[in-house]
Amino acid sequence: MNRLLLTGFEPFLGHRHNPTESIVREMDEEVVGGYEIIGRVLPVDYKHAAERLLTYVEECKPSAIIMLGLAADRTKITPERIAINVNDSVEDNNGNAPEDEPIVPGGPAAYFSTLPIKRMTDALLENGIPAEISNTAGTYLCNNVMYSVLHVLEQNNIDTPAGFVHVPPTFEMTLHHSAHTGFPFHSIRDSIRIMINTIAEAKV
Ligand code: PCA
Repeated sequence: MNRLLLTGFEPFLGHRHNPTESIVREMDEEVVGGYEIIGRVLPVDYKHAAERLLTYVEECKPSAIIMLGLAADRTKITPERIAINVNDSVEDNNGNAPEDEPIVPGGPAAYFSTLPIKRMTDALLENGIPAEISNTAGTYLCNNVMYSVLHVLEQNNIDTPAGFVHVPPTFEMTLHHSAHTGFPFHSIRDSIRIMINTIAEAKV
C-alpha cells in the first residue's frame, strides 16, 4: 500500500501542547484515501528537525508528504503556498535563535508546495471547516522543514507531492487566552483526513 508521511512537532515556546503531535501519533498506521499513514513527531530544533524528517522520508519512501505545525495565532486551517530560504526567529527548544541565515547556502530563494493546496482548501470549506491558503510559513521551524524537504526532492528529481499545513490551536489551548477561540481537536484531525482524501483524488 502507498504510504503518506505525516509529521507534527513537539511543543515549543511555552505551549504545553502541540496538537500536531497528538494528531500524528493518533493517525499513525491509519489508512486514509488508500494511503497508510506514517505519523512521526519532529523536534523543534534547527540542528535536528530537517535531518530527522529526511531520515523518515528515506525509511518510509512515501508517495506523499504532509508536514503539520501549530500556528497559535491563526483561526483557520492554512495550507502553505511557499517556503523561503531563511531561518530567522526566536529560540528553538535548544536555544538556537538564527538571524537571516540561509537554510541551504546558495539554494533557491523559495519553493512552492507541490500539494494540491487549492483543492485541499476548497474541500475543507465544502466540509464546513474554516480554511485558507497561507502565503507565508514564517521563518521558524515549520518553514525550515518545508524548504528542506522540497529542496531535497527537487535536487533528486523526485516528484512526491509534499507540503506544509499550519493548524490553529485547540479549544483547550485558548481557554485562558481570550484573543480568539481555537478549534475542537477532532475538527483539526478531521481536516487532516479531508486533505489526505483530496490528495488521493488529485492523483487519479
Ligand atoms: N509550529 C512552529 C514550529 C513548530 C510548530 O508546530 C512554526 O510555525 O514554525
